[in-house]
Amino acid sequence: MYFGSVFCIHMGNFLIMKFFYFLVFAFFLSCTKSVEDRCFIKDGDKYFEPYIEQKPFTVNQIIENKPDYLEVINLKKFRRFKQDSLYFHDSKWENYEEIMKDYVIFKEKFSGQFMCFGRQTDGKIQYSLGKNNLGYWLLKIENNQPSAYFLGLSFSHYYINEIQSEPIIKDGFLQVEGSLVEIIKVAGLPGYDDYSAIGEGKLFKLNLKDLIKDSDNDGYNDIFEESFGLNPKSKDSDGDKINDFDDMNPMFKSEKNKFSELYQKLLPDYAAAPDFKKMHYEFEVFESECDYFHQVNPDYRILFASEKESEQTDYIKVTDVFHHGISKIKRDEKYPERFYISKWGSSFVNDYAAEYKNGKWELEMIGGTVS
Ligand SMILES: [Ca+2]
Ligand SMILES: [Ca+2]
Ligand SMILES: [Ca+2]
Repeated sequence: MYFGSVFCIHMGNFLIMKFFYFLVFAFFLSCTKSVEDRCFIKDGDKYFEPYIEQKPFTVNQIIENKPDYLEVINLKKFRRFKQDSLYFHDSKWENYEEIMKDYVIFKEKFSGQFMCFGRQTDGKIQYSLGKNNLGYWLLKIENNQPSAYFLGLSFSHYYINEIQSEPIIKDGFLQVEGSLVEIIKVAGLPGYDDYSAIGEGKLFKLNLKDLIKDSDNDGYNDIFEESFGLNPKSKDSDGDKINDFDDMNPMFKSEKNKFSELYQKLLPDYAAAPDFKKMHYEFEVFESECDYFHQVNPDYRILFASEKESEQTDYIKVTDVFHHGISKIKRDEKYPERFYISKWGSSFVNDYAAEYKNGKWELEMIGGTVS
């Protein structure tokens, strides 16, 4: 980097060096981005960064980057990926109701937040695997109490079989059969990804101790908190006196102001509004640096990730968890209370003109695209 070379070439004297450190520090401060930079679009900026397609990992890359707590074992006999992934699409579909009967208790206890499979009863404890928009979970019901533990295995790389031939909990380990996969983008159908197995017949083995570890005892396992950037050592990551488990916006303090209200107004709506307070594992994840966006006070749980890949968690870097987005704000050059902002979902982009009148936002849709 630039500073590095300046130091190496010209520094011989400690005092000068100190002075230079001061200069660099001052320069750095003046470079630090302001709320203005983080939330408002300057001329020539794009509303959304263009999507850059990443090259899928090879089997070796997945293994090299796998979490330390995971062991991957090759199986001699295994269920084929194709057979398993088509399970609910072939003739078995007729037995769907029958199969789902065993999962009624999980659906009830977890308020329908997971797609469940691989059920197992171990004495008085009931286990199931669960999948939601964030990834794979181990679900447990003990003494009528539900708990869920995030596996931290991205579905960009890991596929867990719907049908497990062996008990999933054995000798203090979670052991599940599956494959290493890569995502195939379906041309012309954004958001409709398909998977292809690049390494079949794997046993994914995780020590239950590592998996259920919840250092701050706030209800979310450490793996979940680390995967999404919450603080695994604090019950209250953002210090707003609401524990992570009950906080609808656990990463940032909510604050009511003009622009946080604009972002709040643009949050995606849900057609059905279940009791989101009870849905501790259902999150919408947004990519944004904007302080005002961070300050929203949502009806359902949300998480934020940095727009800069270098500042994202390893999990977010490889997993597509962004299903909605809201852009930065563009000011109108002539009217100071008029702004422009866009939001996107899996199949649309809507552009709005927003006007702040008598303490309220009025939004008008001025364009957009549907795909
Ligand atoms: Ca925790
Ligand atoms: Ca925490
Ligand atoms: Ca909090």
